[in-house]
Amino acid sequence: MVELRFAQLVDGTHVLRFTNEVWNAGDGPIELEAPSPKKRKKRRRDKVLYQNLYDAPVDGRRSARRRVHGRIIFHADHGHYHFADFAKYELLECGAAGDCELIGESPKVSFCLVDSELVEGSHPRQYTVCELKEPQGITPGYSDVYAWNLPDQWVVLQDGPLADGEYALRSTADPGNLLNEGGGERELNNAAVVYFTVESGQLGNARDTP
Ligand SMILES: [Ca+2]
Ligand SMILES: [Ca+2]
Ligand SMILES: [Zn+2]
Repeated sequence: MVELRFAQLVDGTHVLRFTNEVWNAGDGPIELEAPSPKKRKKRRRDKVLYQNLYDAPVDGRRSARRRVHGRIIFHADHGHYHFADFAKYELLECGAAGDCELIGESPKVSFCLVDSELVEGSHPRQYTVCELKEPQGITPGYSDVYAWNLPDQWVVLQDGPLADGEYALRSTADPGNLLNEGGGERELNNAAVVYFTVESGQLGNARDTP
């Protein structure tokens, strides 16, 4: 999570923009599929969503399919389909003692799951499209990157520009634990924090420690 910058939306709202990256550091792909509804007319437009589990990182056999109580939505500004509720961003103000207090947060953030960047290993890229026809996902070793300049990649600064001080930005993937990551510790290691300073209204160096 990097590339912090202040910006103002066209309606004048002050926001903090940043790039967010979600890395699959596990053993299996995370995959979501929204099979096309049958031909008959559906009254509801909500898509039934499944998570597919495989027995290998690449080209494995599907070992399970579970219903996900989340949604696939069309993101008009991005022009493709997103898994809703994939991330959450929180802005905290930190005191001298290193104690931080929540001062702002994003609504739940939707994402298209794709293999954006290879972080580790050498698996082939499996997920590249954000359409309904094919599953979305992240292959082990890949990260899904949402750049700072995309719509909704921000936290709104409710009270306008941030006062000088110490702050922290926390990003959490799968905040509602809708996705099965293998249980235990794997479900709990989804948050990353970046600390930064504001001095004379300017953003200081972003860093991993307070
Ligand atoms: Ca989870
Ligand atoms: Ca995890
Ligand atoms: Zn998108």
